[in-house]
Order: sequence, then C-alpha cells, then structure tokens
Amino acid sequence: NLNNAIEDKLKALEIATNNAGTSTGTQWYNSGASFVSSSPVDGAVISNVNETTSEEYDQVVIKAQQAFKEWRTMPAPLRGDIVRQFNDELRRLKEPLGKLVSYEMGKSLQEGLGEVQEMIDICDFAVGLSRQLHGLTMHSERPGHRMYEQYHPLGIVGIISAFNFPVAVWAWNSALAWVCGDVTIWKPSEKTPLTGIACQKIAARIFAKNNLPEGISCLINGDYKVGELMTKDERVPLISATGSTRMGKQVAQTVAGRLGKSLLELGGNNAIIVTPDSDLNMTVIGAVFGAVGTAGQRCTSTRRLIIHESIYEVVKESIVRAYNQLRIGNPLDENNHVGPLIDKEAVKMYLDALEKVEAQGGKILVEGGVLEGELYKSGCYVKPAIAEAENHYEIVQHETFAPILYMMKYSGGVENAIELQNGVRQGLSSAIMTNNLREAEHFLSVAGSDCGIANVNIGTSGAEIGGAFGGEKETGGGRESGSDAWKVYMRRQTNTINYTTQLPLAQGIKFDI
Ligand code: UN1
Repeated sequence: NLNNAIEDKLKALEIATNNAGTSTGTQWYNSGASFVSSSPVDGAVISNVNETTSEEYDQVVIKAQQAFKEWRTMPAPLRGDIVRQFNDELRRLKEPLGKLVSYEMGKSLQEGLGEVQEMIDICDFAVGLSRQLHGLTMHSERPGHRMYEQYHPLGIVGIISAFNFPVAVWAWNSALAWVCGDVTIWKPSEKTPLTGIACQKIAARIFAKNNLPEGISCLINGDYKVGELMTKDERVPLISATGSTRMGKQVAQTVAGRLGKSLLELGGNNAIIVTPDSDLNMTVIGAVFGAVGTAGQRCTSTRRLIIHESIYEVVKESIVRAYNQLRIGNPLDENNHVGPLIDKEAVKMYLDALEKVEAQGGKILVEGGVLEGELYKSGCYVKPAIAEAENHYEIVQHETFAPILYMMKYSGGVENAIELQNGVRQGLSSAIMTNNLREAEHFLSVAGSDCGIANVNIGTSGAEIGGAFGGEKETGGGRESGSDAWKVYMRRQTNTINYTTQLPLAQGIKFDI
C-alpha cells in the first residue's frame, strides 16, 4: 500500500504529520494559519503545515543574526566538516528522502533519487571548496606595501525555491552559503513544504550535535507574502530566488530597491537543434527525456526542437513513435516514465497552452489531454503532447511548465537554427545534436547560443553540479552551484598593508605637511 510506504518514509525522516512550519534549527514555531501539503500522485493530503507569521519571521532573523556572529568565526574547513556530516546523513537517508520528493512533488522515483544525489554532489563540492575560498594577491605600486583581497561571509542568505526541485536547489545554495560562513533562511515552495521540513530536520540534527547555535539553517513557510518579508528586509543581504520570471522580476525590484543582492534563476525556453549530421538515436533519447522528464517541469526542460528540413520527417516520426511508448502513471512505480503535474492549476495552464498553440496556427502531432480513472484520481496526470509550431507564436515564446514540445524546421546553415534558438526572451539551456565539428563550434562560439548552458550531443536538462548553473536574459543572469558561483555568497575586501615607516600615497601624489 502506497500510503503506508510513505508513512514509513516519513518515520525514517523523523517527520510526524502535522508539523509546524517555522524553524531556527531544533526549535519550531507554529502560531501561523495552517495550509495543506497534498500529493499530486494520489490527491491525498499528506500533512498540515503552519505558515510563518511576521512575528515568527522576526524571531528567525534575530536568531540567524546571533548565529552568524558565531558561525562566521569558525574556520571554513571546519564549517566544511559540518557539511560533510550533513552529507553523510543525506547518503544514509537518500532513499526515504527521494521517495518523499517523488510523492510530494510527483516526479519519478528515479528523478527523486537523482535530486537527492544532486544534494550529495553539491555537499561534496562544498566540502572541498571550504579549503579553497581563494582571493588574489596583487603587487602594490608603493614600496613596502602588500596588497591582497579576501572574501568574507555576507550574513543571512534568503533562499526562495520552487516546487520542481524542492530539495536540490536549497542544497546548492545552503551548502555553499554555509561553507562561506553565511547562515540561511529558506522558504520552500508552498506546494512542497514537507520535503523542506524533512531537510531542515536533517540539517538541524547535525548543527545541534556539534553544539552549534540555533539559526544557522532556518526554515519559513507560506506563499509569496512570506517570501516578501525577506525580500524587503535589509537584514538579508542576499536573496537567491528560483522560480518563474514573473516572480523574479518582483524579487529583483524589491531587493534592488534596498540595494541588496539577488541571485536569480528563472524560466527557460530551451531548444535542441537537430542538424543533418546528428545521431538519430541520441536525438530521440535526449529530446524525449528533455521534454517529458519531470513531466516537463524542469527549468531546463526541452520546449523546442529545431530540426533541419532535410531530416525533419525522419526525426518527427521517430519522436512521435517514442511518445507512443510512454507510460504515464504513479511516479513511484518505476515502470512509468511520466508522473503527474504538480496541481490542477498546472493542468489548466497546460490545457490553455494546447488550445493557444492551435489557435495561433500550430498543428498537433501528438494529442494531449487529461487522464481519467482510478489510477489518475488526483486529476493531475496529462499526456505529453507535441505540436508543430513556429518560433514567433506568442505561446512558443512563453514558458509553459508542462510536457508540451514544439517542433519546427530550419533550412540552410546552422546559423539559421541558432537564430531561432536565440529568438526567445529566455536564455537558460540549449543544445545541438551534431557530429559536425564546424556546426558544434559555431554553436558554442560568440555567434552561437546566447544561453547560460550550451550542450553538444546532450539534451537541455540534467546539468551536473560542478558547472555554474543559470542563464541570461529573462532567466535572470544568476549562477548557482559549481565553478565560482560561491563568490556571490561572500563580500570581497581589498586589503593594503604598509610595513614601512613612511606613508607614500598612491598615484605618486605628494602631500607634505
Ligand atoms: C531546475 O529545473 O530548477 O539541469 C533545476 C537540470 C537539473 C536542475 C534543474 N540539474 O535539469
């Protein structure tokens, strides 16, 4: 029985149903109005969660500020060791946490486990990073002077995350923030609060076990109004927000209004270019996983296929054939490829988009629709659909968080495909399928893809944590995760030390008194 299995997982994660929603670590607060977490898998209510009140939020910030004073003085490699211990727990709890992700969010169990694996990977990365928060040294123009730069923590990092990666995105931010010496306040999506509570419990146990104060990892819950408490708050120097472009524009304006920093990872409209030199098999796997994986609810999901006219029919037929093999159903059952959308609102947006693409001139190649019957009683299961469309259609220009793939043709050289691929407002992920070196290099060149992520012979989704993750244009410009993304979580300081008995001025200025 599925629900019993989930009860077991909740027990393994030490989550009782009906939790409070606000926490500074081991302490929980529960005076706010309650809302429910329900599963799109079977429509069942999993738990009640309490929204964070503004008084509770203030308590959290005060605790976080106090904790920061202590945490920032702990040597970074020792902070790294705390993250290492947290990671040991994640490895131990990978299976129940992955299952909870799958049940609360609706992604396949494989992908739920994959998401926990991303948490594990970023923690490994952060542990190494804790010994490598390097600054540069420079040569001073003045004799007897030394000049260098160093990185100090910022303070409180506010993390706003989306339902589609309910735990990994928090880990990308918090693991880095912690080794950098910051403390974190996390507001998970109100659609997936329970996985947030589970993560908070795992982290809190580790901080408490090491006699570290409350307030290093904090959790708040609720909708955008609770998020706004943070975005407006001058005590929170950095807001890292993942979600829709609409949300990101709000956050950016509010945070900029107080000259805070924001790190934005927003919508994508990702395309795969399929050239005459592509490998058909790889193209089909990359495109189908990219479009229907996570039921099309990744910010890196493949939305558009830009196919050379000379191979268009062959590619189209192979992909349509693959779509006919897809099994849709309970994501906890490993035989299924596609699980439900997050909620009925998402189903409505999916149906609206299908209506619009037809109205705007598109031709449906694989029919969509909502599945009915006992197995689909949550009302959130939809059929992945394909439409032949043109890039300029308003609906194609828009990110619909659902399994709808738009197919289009290009003719002539790869530069024409790149123009279509870049011809949208978003700039997150992009890919080219080709064995032709010239095409691949053109795609990666200055005249190529304008996205933050550009792949060759790989689909648009499934990025590794080692690279910086994020994109340009309406995707928001932020970079999270690997490479040097950590620098956003710190403030840079340039230090010049004079070890002489003279005070020469820079630029050779003479000032005698
Ligand atoms: C997201 O959808 O918000 O590249 C993140 C990927 C994943 C992360 C996606 N590693 O698809």
